[in-house]
Amino acid sequence: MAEIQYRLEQKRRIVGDFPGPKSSALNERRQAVVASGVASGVPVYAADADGGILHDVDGNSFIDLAAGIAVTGVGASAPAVVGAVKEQVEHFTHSCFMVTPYEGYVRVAELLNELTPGDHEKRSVLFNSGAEAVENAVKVARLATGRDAIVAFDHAYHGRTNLTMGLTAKSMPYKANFGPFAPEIYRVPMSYPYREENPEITGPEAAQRAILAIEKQIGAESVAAILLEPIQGEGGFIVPAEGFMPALADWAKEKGIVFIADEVQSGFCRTGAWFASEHEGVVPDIVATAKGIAGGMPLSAITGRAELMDAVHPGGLGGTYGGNPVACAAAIGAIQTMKDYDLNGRAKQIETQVMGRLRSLARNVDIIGDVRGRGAMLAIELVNPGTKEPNAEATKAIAAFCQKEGVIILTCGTYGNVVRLLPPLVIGEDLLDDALDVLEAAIRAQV
Ligand code: PLZ
Repeated sequence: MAEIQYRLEQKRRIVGDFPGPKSSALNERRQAVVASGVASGVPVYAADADGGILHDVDGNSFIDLAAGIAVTGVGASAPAVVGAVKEQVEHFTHSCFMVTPYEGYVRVAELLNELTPGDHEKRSVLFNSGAEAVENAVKVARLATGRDAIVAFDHAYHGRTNLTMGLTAKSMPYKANFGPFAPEIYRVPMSYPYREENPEITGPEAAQRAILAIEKQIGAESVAAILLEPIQGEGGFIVPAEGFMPALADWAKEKGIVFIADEVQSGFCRTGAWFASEHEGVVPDIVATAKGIAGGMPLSAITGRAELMDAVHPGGLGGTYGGNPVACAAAIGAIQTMKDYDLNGRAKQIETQVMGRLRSLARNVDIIGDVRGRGAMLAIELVNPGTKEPNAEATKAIAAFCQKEGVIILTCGTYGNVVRLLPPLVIGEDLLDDALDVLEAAIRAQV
């Protein structure tokens, strides 16, 4: 495995006030011109980032446990990404693949077809955002099956466009007052081991519960697709019970339903595998990807069975910027980085390092209800002591404490009570340990 070289010193440092004067001044300018509907979790402005470190405009160095919401797994300025982007922009920034195609797009499709689960014949299409990928997966599934209904799950997150808002479970802040939403979306129960009424329920039994709901509410013959995040992201880093996803995928296959895995957050080494579906040997019919794919450049994709994807008439899929050449160059550089540095292996090391500490902390701290996750997609669910009641207040306080001490941390969850860890996969062990010291202090400060 190649040794990672960092450009910025990998050290946490907070100088003076938080947020500092330059961030505060920028924030004032922002408030005068940027719509308040866009909120930021950390009140400092970014200036530079590399490895596990992000510098703000006031000279503070934060440890980054967010990676821009699971995007910069390879780092925010990975040399192979930066080099590929520079090389590409010097030649052409855009031509539109629907006008004059270029090799980068084809290369990314080759890589996706090779890396996504299953050795069947595949085809890919490139887009810009995760939401756009999910929308297009639904378009393909509907066209290919001639059916309308789409099944989504409790706690699901799929995006902020009209269709993907409809597919997303949580109202506030994503959906509230933004309707009406698209029709023919049906929501069924997820497998959420920590919050099951019957803690004994197995993955296959939870799948059966969902299948029963589908059969009753819709009828299998009307269902175009089942859409599932193999590990739910925004909903709370929910890892379904073992056997849940395979049972659903098997049933979908039997009924001619397209099984779509939304790997937008869980893909590209994040969970210690190229795709989280692999942990359970599931081969989705269509995989939606984005985020980690291109080292921070906007790119997304759907990769699916050739017969499904090629059912679409020529010209039926596309978009001006989809598979932009600069974003494609970045993706090729990012995927090479994942291979060169064995980022799947590193994600597994991160899991071992973090879970060891979190599990022992959970034994001593009664506001930790659950610790869970895979690879470098890890979470702590916070509750009121002695209960399973969500503790959103402590969750917010922990994130705020961490920020002040120089650690960027995100929260998530239907109940707003989950602290999630999404470090860049290239973060060093010592830096991560330092961040975990801060997190531990933040949690202990709440009890
Ligand atoms: N599918 C599984 O996690 C994006 C959203 C943050 P876009 N998650 C972060 C926010 O508050 O907007 C996401 C995801 C899964 C789809 C998406 C949507 O991806 O690139 O944000 O459109």
